[in-house]
Formats: sequence, C-alpha cells, structure tokens
Amino acid sequence: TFPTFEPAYRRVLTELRDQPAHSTWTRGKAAVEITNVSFTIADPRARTPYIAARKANIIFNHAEALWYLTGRDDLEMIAHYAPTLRKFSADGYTLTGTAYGPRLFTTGGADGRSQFDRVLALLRSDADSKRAAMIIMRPDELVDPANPDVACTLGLQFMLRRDRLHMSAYMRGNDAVVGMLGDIFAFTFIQEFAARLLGVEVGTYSHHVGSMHLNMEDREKVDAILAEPPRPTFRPVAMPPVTMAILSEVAHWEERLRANSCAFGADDGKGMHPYWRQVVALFEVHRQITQDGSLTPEKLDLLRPGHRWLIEQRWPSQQP
Ligand code: 5HM
Repeated sequence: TFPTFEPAYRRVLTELRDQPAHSTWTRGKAAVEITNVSFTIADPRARTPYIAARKANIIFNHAEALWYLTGRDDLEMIAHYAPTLRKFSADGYTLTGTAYGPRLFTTGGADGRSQFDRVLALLRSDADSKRAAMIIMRPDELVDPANPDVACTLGLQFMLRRDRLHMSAYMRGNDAVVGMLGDIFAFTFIQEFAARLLGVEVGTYSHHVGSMHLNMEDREKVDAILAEPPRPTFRPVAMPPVTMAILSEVAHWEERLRANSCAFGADDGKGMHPYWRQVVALFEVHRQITQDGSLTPEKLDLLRPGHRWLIEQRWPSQQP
C-alpha cells in the first residue's frame, strides 16, 4: 500500500528498470516485464505524480475521464487531446478497445441501464455486495487477429465497505510509463465520481496487472523520471457531490472550446462548482495553446497551483 500514486509509480518503474523478470517482443515492440503486479493507493484522489520529466498532460487526463464518463468512442474528441490515439483506430472515426465509456456508461441491454447504473443500484440495495463488477474486455475482441485495439482492462470492481467506496482494477496488460498514468487517473476519477453519486467516502484504489511492462523506447524517459527527486507535492482537491447532469454541462463547454467557438474566462460558468470550473479552465488552456499558440496570465490564473505547475512543465515555451 502506498499513500498516493506517485510513490507507487516510482516503485513500479524502478523495479521494471532494475529487476525485470522477462524480456518480451510482441506486436513490434521490445519491452521488459514483471508479471502479476498489484498495489493499493490509500488516497486515490492523489492521482497525479508531480514529476517534471514525465511531462504529463493533465488536460488529456481530464478529457479522457470525461470521454469515458459520457460514454463516447469517437476519435474526434479524444484525438484532439492525444493525436497518437489515431493509430489505434481501425475505421478512422472510432476507437473500440480503448473506448471504455460505451462499455461502462452507455445505457441499453435488457433493462435499459448501463453497467455503471446497475452496480450503483446494486450497492444502494445491498451495500456489502461482491457483485458490483463491470466487465470491459469482450470475448470477441480476439476474433480478428489484426485488431489494432484490444481493451487492456478486463474489469473494474467496486466494494462498499463501512461507507467507503473501494475500487479494484484488473488489467491484462499495462504500459507502466504512459498507460498506467492515464488509466489510474481515469479509474480513480470514476471511483470518486461514483462515491459522490452514492454519497459515501472515497476508499482505497487497488491496481492488479497481469503483464506490467516498460517498452524499450521509453527507457530514457524512465531514467529521467527516476533521477528526479520527489518534490513537495500539491494537495489533492475533493470532488463535490455530483449528479450525472454536471457531465453534460462540462461536456458542453468542452465541445465548444474544442471547436474554438467560444472562450472561457473568470466570469464564465458561475453556476458551476469551482471543481468543475477548474476542469473547464483546463480545456480553455488547451484551446489557447492549440489555437492561439501561447497562454495569457489571465488564463493561468484560473488554474490551481498543481495544475499550473503541470502545464508549465508540459508547455514551457507557451508560457506568457
Ligand atoms: O499488444 P497489446 O494489445 O497488449 O498492446 C496494447 C498495449 O497498450 C497494452 O499492452 C498496454 O501496454 C497499453 N495500454 C495501456 O497500458 C492500452 C490501453 C488501451 O486499452 C490502456 N492502457 N488503457
């Protein structure tokens, strides 16, 4: 068990670099691997490592969480924040395996509900349930051997114990440098969102991975990450109580900012809780970086210090 994600991230990267169990070569990539890796994070809100050399994209992290929670599978939204995802799309418009949103949040099936709706309803009626599991990878994903995008996550499970909502994620494979950072951000965000919907405290987050690996192409980045001493970190901010409606409101802003059809300023979105205004402010910062090419001090002032620090590390030459 680790108090926050950052020491877990450093520990996994250190072990993979210094004591890997296997060397693998599959689908054109050389990697080192440790099998059957599990760890727990005591405070899943502390989901962001503050490591300059990682150059994490905190805007993409929020976009991906929103993309999942709103049940989307389109490249149009997600590739706007991470263009490299285009190469995983078989049809040029959608993602299949990587798009966990439709599998978790799209309503349908015999009862017209999503997996997420069902497990939340279950926990409301049977708090101690062991059945609150949502399945992601599908049996038919290996039918086409050339499928470029097979889900890496097998499933997510909630366990509500003593009014705290714990989550376990089960993954067949996880890229420790890039994939794990995004996956743990998104899964713990979904966990906190679910806890807020249920009106309970956030519990622990546990990550279980069959093949934890480090691709050889990322080795130098890992050396740079591990050479950086841990710094005093920024305190995590708690999500306020939510309804599903807040997602539409944030998504509406995201869509317009992505299209560059409006801007978001200090006087906008006053009806929204500061937590969600902060998320919209990140999308505004992205709009400025991509459309205007540089950031203004007024926009950076909208960001809380941790987010601002991450943006400075990722886009140093776009700073005012
Ligand atoms: O050969 P394979 O299908 O496993 O290649 C996909 C790789 O993408 C995974 O092994 C993993 O390294 C990475 N990945 C990840 O870490 C992919 C996804 C998309 O589902 C993810 N995390 N969420």
